[in-house]
Amino acid sequence: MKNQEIAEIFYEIADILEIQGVDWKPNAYRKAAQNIESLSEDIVDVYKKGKLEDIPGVGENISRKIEEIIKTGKLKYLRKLKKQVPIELEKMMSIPAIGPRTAKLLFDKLKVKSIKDLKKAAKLHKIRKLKGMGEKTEREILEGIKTLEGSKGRFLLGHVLPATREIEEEIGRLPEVKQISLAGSVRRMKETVHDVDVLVSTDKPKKVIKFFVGMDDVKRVLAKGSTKASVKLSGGLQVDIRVVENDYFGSALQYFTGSKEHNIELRKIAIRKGFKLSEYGLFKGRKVIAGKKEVYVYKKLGLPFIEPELREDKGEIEAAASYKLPKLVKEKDVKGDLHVHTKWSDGSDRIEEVARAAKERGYKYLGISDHVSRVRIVHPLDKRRLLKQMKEIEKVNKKKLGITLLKGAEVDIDKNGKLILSNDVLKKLDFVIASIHSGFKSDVREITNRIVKAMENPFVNVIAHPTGRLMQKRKPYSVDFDKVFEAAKDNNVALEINSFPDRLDLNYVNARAAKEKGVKLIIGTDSHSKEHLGFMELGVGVARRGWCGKKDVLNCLDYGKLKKWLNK
Ligand code: DGT
Ligand code: CA
Ligand code: ZN
Repeated sequence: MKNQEIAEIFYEIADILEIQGVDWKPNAYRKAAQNIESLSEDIVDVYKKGKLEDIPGVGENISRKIEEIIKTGKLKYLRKLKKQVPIELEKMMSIPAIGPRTAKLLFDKLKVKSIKDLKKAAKLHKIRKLKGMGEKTEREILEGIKTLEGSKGRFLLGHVLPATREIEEEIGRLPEVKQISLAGSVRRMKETVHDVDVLVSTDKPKKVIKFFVGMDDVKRVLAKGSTKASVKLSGGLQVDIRVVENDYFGSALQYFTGSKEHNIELRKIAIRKGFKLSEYGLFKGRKVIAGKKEVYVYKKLGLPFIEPELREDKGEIEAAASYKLPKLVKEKDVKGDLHVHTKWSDGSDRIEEVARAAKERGYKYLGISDHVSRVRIVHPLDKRRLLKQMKEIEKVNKKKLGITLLKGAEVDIDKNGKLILSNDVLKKLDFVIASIHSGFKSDVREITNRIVKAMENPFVNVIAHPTGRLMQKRKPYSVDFDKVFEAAKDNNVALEINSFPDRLDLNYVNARAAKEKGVKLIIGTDSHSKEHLGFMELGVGVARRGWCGKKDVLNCLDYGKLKKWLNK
């Protein structure tokens, strides 16, 4: 998928132009990048159809640049800009305290070009002396570098899944391939992945390997043997393939799905039963007793099938042995999405467009929840515009699109735990999402109090992204979950599993704890364009890893029951 790659090039251009102090152009490039990134179609296909300029924000100039990237894999303009501003921009700006302007200041005054330079400057306390900076910024920069180093070499699941699925499909189309599956952390829906594992069964391993290393997106071949190979894609992601005989595809899939910890426990059970378990099969002496299918391996070990998302050695084997595994929620159980932004605040599509896309996904209802906020984002709603938006929602509902829209809002919680919209407006809405978008640095007690107080507002139904983390960027704020869970139950408020790729918040550990305490959950996508509705599978992945069933997830309810719950 070239979309992401091209979008990133334009983001980079935008940042460099901003550093150079160029007007409006940075925003134009950014808008184009955003739209390319959320395109549901492969941009190469759009190009072939001659329809690049149909993409919002893409005019003649940018379309010519896209063509150059598709044809040559490079962009001269970017290379020129990089020579003018020789800074490791992308990396530096992944640190929250650093935007384009700070990067420029650091470069101009301290010759900081890279993370390495940055670390040195911060450690020598040179940064705090710059105008507009201080000890606090310096500390934040050092913290940011630490987070960055900690996430080295790991990719966000949501960012790798599209390319990964494409590879699976492409290889799966080869007539020589008998079975194919993703394995490893991707199959377990782990929130970040180090590398992608693909397993194939075939009688023609050489052919499959040859095809694999020759795929379009492959930038470098790291290793190539007769039954396995590793490549690096243009975005830097490593993909490993293993080719096995069809007779032991099941045991190989079990083995390569992991986790390692789960496999170790499983092998112990095998040994206790006098068997031997490996990727080649489950053996009794020299006789294979299971291998073709994964489920047979578990069965012969006396266990029901264990879903990949549970295989983390977190009690799943014991639960399986006593037939107490939960029935996990599935994406198709989800009947609607309640966390969706539109053009009314910082989203990029109109209400009706998103509604149609949601209907297309098979949803019965869709909750519109644009920002009511005093910080951060581009044109948040205020009371007047929110009331206007509610009228438009009613209008779209009258069109009978086959999906019901709910009127909602995502309202900021202020530093005292109050919502920044008054109750007489809140009560007009079908539902209210409350979230913290400022004051992340408060201590546990303050944050917890803010959340609890917000939940005590009678009109609040959901707390969004409860820990505020942005993976690989911003640490979660500390929340006292015992208190939050109690308040959630007392006040009939749900906690969100936010599905946005860098959030996944609640994470799976907290989601499981919530479920065990009997707290209701909502899986929301936080969509800012209709394509983002597809992030639902990531949130469902978190819920599944958190042992949740459809009973735990409110947006698996049908419309009538959900509406009743929202009315408290
Ligand atoms: P990752 O790549 O770090 O995101 O996580 P995984 O789980 O995909 O790990 P990876 O790619 O190193 O290995 C894929 C699977 O292969 C792993 O989940 C279990 C299996 N595996 C790899 N090495 C070992 C091992 O030393 N012992 C056992 N039992 N299984 C292993
Ligand atoms: Ca892996
Ligand atoms: Zn949102």
